[in-house]
Amino acid sequence: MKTRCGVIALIGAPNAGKSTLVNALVGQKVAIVSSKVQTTRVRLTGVAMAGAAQLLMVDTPGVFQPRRRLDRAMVQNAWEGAADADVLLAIVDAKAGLRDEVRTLLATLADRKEPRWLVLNKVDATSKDKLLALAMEANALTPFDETFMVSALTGDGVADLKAALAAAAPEGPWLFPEDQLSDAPARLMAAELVREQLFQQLGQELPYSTAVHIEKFEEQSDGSAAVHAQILVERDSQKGIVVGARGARIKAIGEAARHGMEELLGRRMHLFLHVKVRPGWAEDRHVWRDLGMDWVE
Ligand SMILES: Nc1nc2c(ncn2[C@@H]2O[C@H](COP(=O)(O)OP(=O)(O)OP(=O)(O)O)[C@@H](O)[C@H]2O)c(=O)[nH]1
Ligand SMILES: [Mg+2]
Repeated sequence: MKTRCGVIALIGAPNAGKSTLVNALVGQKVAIVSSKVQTTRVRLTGVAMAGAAQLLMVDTPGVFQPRRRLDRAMVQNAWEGAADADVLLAIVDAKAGLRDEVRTLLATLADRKEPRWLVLNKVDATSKDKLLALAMEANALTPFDETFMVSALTGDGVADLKAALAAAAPEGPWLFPEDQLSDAPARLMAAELVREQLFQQLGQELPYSTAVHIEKFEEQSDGSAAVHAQILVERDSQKGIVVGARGARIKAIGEAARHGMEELLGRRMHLFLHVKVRPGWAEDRHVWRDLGMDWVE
């Protein structure tokens, strides 16, 4: 049996459903998801197996008009992830349609050398007529080699997309062990799962002022692991909100994140969360280094 291995990069506006689609293709949750924009901050590769093909699904941050330094890093990270992919999947939220930022993004793709496929996502929340019109409009902005219509949420169309990606993957050895789900070390996954809860459980603005730093990840003699994570916020008032009345919010965040870790890492976990006020953390090189992010000018 000749093995195949392809690098597939997902690129799209924030909230298009890139991370949800990576999880659907991998068949297990590897990337965090929320209903808020700009959930994904750094690239993560999910490993999807399709018969003789290994598909390395590169989940990237959404592409948008950056304002802060952190935004610039995210958008740069997204384009770096797209470079040299065997297939570039442009993920478009069919429910939201071709907003200006999506048009700009699609037009940018026209100049790229990688094979480009269009994926209209969220078909469960869109009408057929609208989908066909969208596909035509998008292909007019950038001619795509293929167009797919899927729902990452319900799985509709995902198997067809996966089969097509497997057929398009070049022959070559698998780059990851077959049972490995992603390139993210346990430490990063732990930080991401805490961040996912911050996005899911806090109000509209607050998640963007937060970051999660893993201070310690300790193996325990009973096979479990203890994680000490710092939640960085900008101001005292934000700390109060994250902690919540009598610590109720931080407790709920911790419980949900710990469950996620146990499921993903397949072992018992102990999670200790500390909220730390660190004004200007998003402009601090030392913090970026702690978070494992590459500084951008
Ligand atoms: N109805 C519907 N919702 C979806 C679908 N795919 C994703 N979503 C929802 O869209 C929201 C955003 O999903 P994400 O996977 O986090 O989107 P993303 O493109 O990774 O977003 P960023 O990381 O912020 O760029 C979540 O609330 C998902 O549940 C879909 O096929 N149908
Ligand atoms: Mg994402």
